[in-house]
Amino acid sequence: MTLTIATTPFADQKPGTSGLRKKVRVFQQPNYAENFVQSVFDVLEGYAGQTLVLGGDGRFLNREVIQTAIRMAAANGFGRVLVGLRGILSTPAASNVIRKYEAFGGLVLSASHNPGGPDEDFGIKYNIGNGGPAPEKITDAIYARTKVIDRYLTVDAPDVDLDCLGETLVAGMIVAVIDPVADYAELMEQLFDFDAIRDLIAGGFRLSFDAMHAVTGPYAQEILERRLGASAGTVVNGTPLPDFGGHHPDPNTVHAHELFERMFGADAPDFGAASDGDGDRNLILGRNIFVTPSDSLAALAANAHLAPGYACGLRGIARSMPTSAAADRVAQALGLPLHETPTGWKFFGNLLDAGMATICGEESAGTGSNHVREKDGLWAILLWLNILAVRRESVAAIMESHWARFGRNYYARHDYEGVDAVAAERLIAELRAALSILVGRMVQGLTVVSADEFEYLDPVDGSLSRNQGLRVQFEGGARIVFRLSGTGTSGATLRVYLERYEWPDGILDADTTVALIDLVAAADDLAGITRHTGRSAPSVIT
Ligand code: VG1
Ligand code: CO
Repeated sequence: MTLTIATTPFADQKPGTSGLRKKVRVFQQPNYAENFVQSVFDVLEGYAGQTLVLGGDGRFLNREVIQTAIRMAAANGFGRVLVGLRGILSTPAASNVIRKYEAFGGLVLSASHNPGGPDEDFGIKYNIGNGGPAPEKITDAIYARTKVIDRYLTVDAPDVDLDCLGETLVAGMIVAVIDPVADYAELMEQLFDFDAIRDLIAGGFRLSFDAMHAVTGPYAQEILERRLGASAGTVVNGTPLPDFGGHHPDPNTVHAHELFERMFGADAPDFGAASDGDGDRNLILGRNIFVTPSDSLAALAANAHLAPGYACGLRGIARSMPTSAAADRVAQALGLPLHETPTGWKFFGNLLDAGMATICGEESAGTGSNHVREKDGLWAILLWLNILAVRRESVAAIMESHWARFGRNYYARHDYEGVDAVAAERLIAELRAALSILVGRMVQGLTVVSADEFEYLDPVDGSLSRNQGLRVQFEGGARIVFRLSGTGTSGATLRVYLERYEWPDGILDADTTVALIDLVAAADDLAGITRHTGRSAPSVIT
């Protein structure tokens, strides 16, 4: 029954920050997806007869790759595949299914916040048995395997009907099509006080959630509208589309501008939120206020005990290095350990497994906890709602009292997208070489107190990750970080992260752009951004 198909390696199957991401056209080359999936299976051991979870964000090519992966899983000896109805599983829901049903691992098909459609992006990520993205040891081995692979295994079997719940057999392997929402919604009910949130909403609290035609539509309709009683129409753009309606499903100021306009307009609702393509990111807005993801992490950590799932407090907080130090102030005040990891959710997995952290976050709109091993957009939104339901204050009032207690980290990320890759590498190489002579220098009136390249020694497994971003720290707590994106699919993206700290007795209500103006100029002085890239301004500011 098993077919062995001869194949040749592709040169470009290196998983980035979040798995393998390429243009759809690249994935459509004969054997491309097959080679990657087989390379994943080839580096794993001990999965005979075990369960594999499969699902994606519904983007173009999702169904085809799911059918391919089902046949290959059968040929490679998996005992069972759990696949979401219509091929849908949000990234956090997939993580939950892996954990709940003790699967061996899972394949999550998504390019997250990148656009979808025949000319846009697709992606495949392997998650391990804890529900989280495979650690670097495994992704490195997968990449090495893609370079030498010469055959893959499949079976000759018809497509599975993904549109009906139930079980079928594919070459002796069970394929169960499962409800993608039910297990996830049940988990959320365990963590949060749904009665309190229902009361809040019944009392006239208004909210708006933009699913951006991506995977969270069905999840948000079930949880916000059906279970929590929010009015019909609370969820906008709720139908997942293969091309996300032609938009970038990226919940930021640029791509979620309609939500911003609603939240800053006349008669704005009390709370606004959005999520990304695969449902792991979150955008949080109150009436006339945008909460930066770094601030949101800090506020959630400071208030998490108000939700039943975190009533006993936190074991620790973890944030990625470029994320602002707002969470550090909370950790310090609460006497909790604070862990600083490289960019990418895979680095949080060990800390969560070891019970060293309960809440984790990234500046890129990713927040999550030990309930799964991925960041989780709706989870963050529900935790905010739970806090609002208990405190009965506005989002703005909660943030103002937060800053008055902990101080404020003004923060912005400047992205230079589609930059020439060689020029971007040269910028980083030059700055890297100059780091050692920066200490003590004055740049735009700011004194450099340290400059280094971030590397991370995992405290749990002892693995070392190098080259994780260049950081320049100034007197008074200001900081600039430079790194290249690992998720882009064309050219290079330079990310510049700017941060300035203001003490609790300082100026807490300044405009972020004004607060960071010196740092923007300092970043160009330090790295020669315009000189290297030819750009005088970033493509996106978040
Ligand atoms: C970006 C973000 C990073 C995030 C990653 C995946 O990576 O900066 O924080 O973990 O995307 O997010 P990069 O290398 O482009 O900066 V997503 O929502 O996959 O899942
Ligand atoms: Co995502």
